[in-house]
Amino acid sequence: MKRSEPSTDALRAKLARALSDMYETEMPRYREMGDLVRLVNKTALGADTVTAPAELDIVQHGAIRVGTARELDDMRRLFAVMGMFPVGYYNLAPSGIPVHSTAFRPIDRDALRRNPFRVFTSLLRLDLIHDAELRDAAAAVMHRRDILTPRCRVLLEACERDGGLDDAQADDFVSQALETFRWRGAATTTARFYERLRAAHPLLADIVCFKGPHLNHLTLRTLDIDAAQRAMSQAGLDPKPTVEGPPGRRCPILLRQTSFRAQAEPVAFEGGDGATVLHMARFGEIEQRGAALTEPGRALYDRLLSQVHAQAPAPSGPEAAAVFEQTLARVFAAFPDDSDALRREKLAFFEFSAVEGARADGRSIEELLAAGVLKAAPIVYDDFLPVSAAGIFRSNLAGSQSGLAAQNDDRDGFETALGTPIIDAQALYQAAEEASLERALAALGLNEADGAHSDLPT
Ligand code: OOG
Ligand code: NI
Repeated sequence: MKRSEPSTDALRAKLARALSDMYETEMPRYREMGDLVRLVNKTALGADTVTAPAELDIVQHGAIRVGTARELDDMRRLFAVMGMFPVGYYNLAPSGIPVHSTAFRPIDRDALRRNPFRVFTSLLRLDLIHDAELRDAAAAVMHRRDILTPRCRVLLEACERDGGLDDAQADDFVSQALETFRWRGAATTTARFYERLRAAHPLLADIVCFKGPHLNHLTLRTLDIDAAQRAMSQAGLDPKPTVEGPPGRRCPILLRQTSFRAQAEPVAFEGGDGATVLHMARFGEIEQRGAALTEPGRALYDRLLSQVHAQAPAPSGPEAAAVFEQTLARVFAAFPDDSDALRREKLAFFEFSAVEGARADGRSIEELLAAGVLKAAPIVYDDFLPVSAAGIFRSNLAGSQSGLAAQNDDRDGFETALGTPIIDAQALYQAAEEASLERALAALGLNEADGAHSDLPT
């Protein structure tokens, strides 16, 4: 142990704050969105609340896109310093986006509670691009760059060797990491090459033509995403037409998110040409999270969502948005919206706790819940949704897009690039539920030998 060693949680909080400050400076619109969301949250909390809880102001997630296996491995090492590990595999190819992704995030419940900051990280799939010559040229450009500063590499090695960073190293590390995620209005290629990539797929240009994986958005938490969406519209912030994810419900599930559309930003090119090119990739996002769903719950969600998409086209303007939202609400009426039903039908994960001092006295779990001595609260979903992610990607990419060479996933290829297996999100929720129930039952004086597990809710 070093003399003064910040925890991985403290380091993560430090980077999240630094990124948020940097992004606010880089993008005044993001700051403006933050001001709106804080107002909406204040209203949602009730008029008599003077200040929103500090945790509402914590940036929830960010997103980056990398181009090569080596770059993904670099990101794995960098995020590990802050207690963030790759959870979940998302294949975006079926939605016409040539990437696959994971989210680097804390995995234990306490760490999530202290600071949930996650980074949605996408790896380019050059194999999905038709033009072989363009593929090789793109690979060659990325091969020449290093997305970490030399000092960052030294600190990563020190951290891996010594099992942590001391206070001074931690400050240094955060400022070096900022260099990786900073926006630079200068491309490392000619405008002509940029245009060729953009014509093949706009994401390709964003991933290949810059020095590194600039942050493409940060996401704030809102307590009322529908109100926030309206407020963004009224303020002229140009939000995407609909909120991604499930409709608003009494018992929120999974994740609802929306974003203001990417800003058109000038870029300088090698050789000084392309003065008129405007790059569109960076935006701001808000989210509202609900319960994590079990496998059957998720299957029901996916089934209902595809019904919605079959019945209502993806909206491009306000009229179609209204039709889409009505369809969403109508179809999702089939998803139980009652906490007890979600638990009894094993659709969502719950965290159990016992009322202090209470005893089981031979009662079953259902009886204990009914008597209120055992409590069940939904476990919040900490991950992402591929269809929603595709919707966010799509609304923030300018330009025409041709079809991809394939839609298949390539989890093995992703894990090989990553250098470690991806952690299964469902297993984390399941384990959290089981551990909480075991603790609660033990506190009530029950253990497995008493047969209390015969009516286990999962
Ligand atoms: C990532 C878009 C997906 C989310 O919250 O689902 C995403 C990107 O645009 O790189 O951030
Ligand atoms: Ni996002």
